Amino acid sequence: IMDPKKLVEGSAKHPQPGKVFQYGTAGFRMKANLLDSVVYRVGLLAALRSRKLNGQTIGVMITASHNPPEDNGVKLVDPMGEMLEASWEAYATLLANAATDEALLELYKKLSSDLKINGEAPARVIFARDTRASGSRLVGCLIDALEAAGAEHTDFKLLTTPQLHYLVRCVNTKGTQYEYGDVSEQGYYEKIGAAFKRAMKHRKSSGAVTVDCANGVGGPKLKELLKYLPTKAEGGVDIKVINDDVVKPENLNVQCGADFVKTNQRAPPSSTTKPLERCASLDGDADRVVYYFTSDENIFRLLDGDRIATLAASFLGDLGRQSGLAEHLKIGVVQTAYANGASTQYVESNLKLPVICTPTGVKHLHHAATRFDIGVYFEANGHGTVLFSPAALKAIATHEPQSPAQQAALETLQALTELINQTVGDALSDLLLVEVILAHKNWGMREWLDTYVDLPNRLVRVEVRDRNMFVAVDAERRLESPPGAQAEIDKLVGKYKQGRSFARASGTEDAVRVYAEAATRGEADDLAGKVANVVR
Ligand code: NG1
Ligand code: ZN
Repeated sequence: IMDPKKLVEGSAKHPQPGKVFQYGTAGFRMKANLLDSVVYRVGLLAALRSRKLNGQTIGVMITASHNPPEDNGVKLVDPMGEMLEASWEAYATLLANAATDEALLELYKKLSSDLKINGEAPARVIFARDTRASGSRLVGCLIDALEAAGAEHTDFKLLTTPQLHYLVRCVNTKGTQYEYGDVSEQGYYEKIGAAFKRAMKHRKSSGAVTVDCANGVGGPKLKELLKYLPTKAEGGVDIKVINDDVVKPENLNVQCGADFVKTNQRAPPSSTTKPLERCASLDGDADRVVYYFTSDENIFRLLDGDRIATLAASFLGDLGRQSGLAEHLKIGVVQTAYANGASTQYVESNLKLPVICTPTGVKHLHHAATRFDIGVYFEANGHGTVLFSPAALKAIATHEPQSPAQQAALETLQALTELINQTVGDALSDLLLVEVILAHKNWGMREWLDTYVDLPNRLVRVEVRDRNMFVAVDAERRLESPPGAQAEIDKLVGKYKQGRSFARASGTEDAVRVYAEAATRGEADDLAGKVANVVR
């Protein structure tokens, strides 16, 4: 049970700095020196949430992902390894903003009674952090809260964000028919390693990839995972790890990593790979991955989340047909408005699969993906995964193959259900998924890139006086407010061949983002500039 005296004392140790905080798409995220009180209060909420769910284990991840080393952040993980239920984000915000220690205690009690939480129910929380220097101090704030709230807690130390999501699901499914894996970091490697080996059994070739780990937690974790994977000689993939310096946390995400590559449309300056060599970059907490290479003509080519989604959807479609399960496995792709229009067109026209567009934020994509038997979802920035419905899992597990070819496809499909992290986008798991697919298709980067041609596009960040003036509807593709803005954007878009553009308020930064694409580079830039002027 919660100890009121301890709660107030603990809060006094980590006072609210007089700022207004908001639990957003990435949890709370900011300069690390502002976070102590926030983490303390998130700890309290984790205990409340666990009690509300009768002692199911809740996860707390301390990370600021791709953001600079001096930032940090905190977010909650729900029992099945999903993001925190949306309605609870508001409680997180309320707690973070309680002005005084006493006000915090009163709010805790009020939430507890409003939400009909049994204060005597057990509370269980597990947590982990990325490699940031501020992480261990913030863990201290978190533990103070969990002690005050009377929650059982386990520190899993340094982990990638998806590893913590995995563990949360494992704890809560242990001993049930939905058991997800062993509740340990090693269990994660064993599960993925075994699945990868099975998925590679019927491959045509195998390749090599250089992985930039953003100098973050993904570096040591990928190196650990390699111990569980077959070597190149054993038919595995030759994975070379670079930018894995976590001894100097000030290097995290600096001039490297998935966000650097995606934003700057270039390889990390430290990269020494040769033309056509396969490269991938993870972000700081290893939940995003993008691929890239330099072409023969020395042009940088990015294969981002849209490309991974189309590759995965195409391969899963093949396996569905080859295994004789096609009619039981309705595959769909979920994207945001930032997906390149050519990728959407490719999925609908070439793969003949449905596409759903949702607002930005992984929770929206994840939710929509559950509407399919196999739901492939990726944000363009490289965060995503593939979800298998319970019915799909059952069909895949119980299907009787009618031929050796069906059997082979089925085995690969079964392996993928284990390889792909079902809780959240996972760069390590996604990386291996891509490698499996390229090995099966016997493709290099060129073949992958040549599946379709991206439309030239431009993303512009516009500083505005008040971003809350910009209210978007229709999966953020249209502005409802300010009045008249959308009509102006429509008029501009109409003047460009294959033109598409939208403006929306960022959920993570104080700005409006404008996206535009068109038939040529010049037109995309021009359209983006004009739409930016509409919102400016
Ligand atoms: P905002 O700031 O709401 O555009 C950004 C990314 C999202 C997602 C979130 C959460 C773009 C255009 N937006 O959202 O894709 O990753 O951060 O981290 O990249
Ligand atoms: Zn991340």
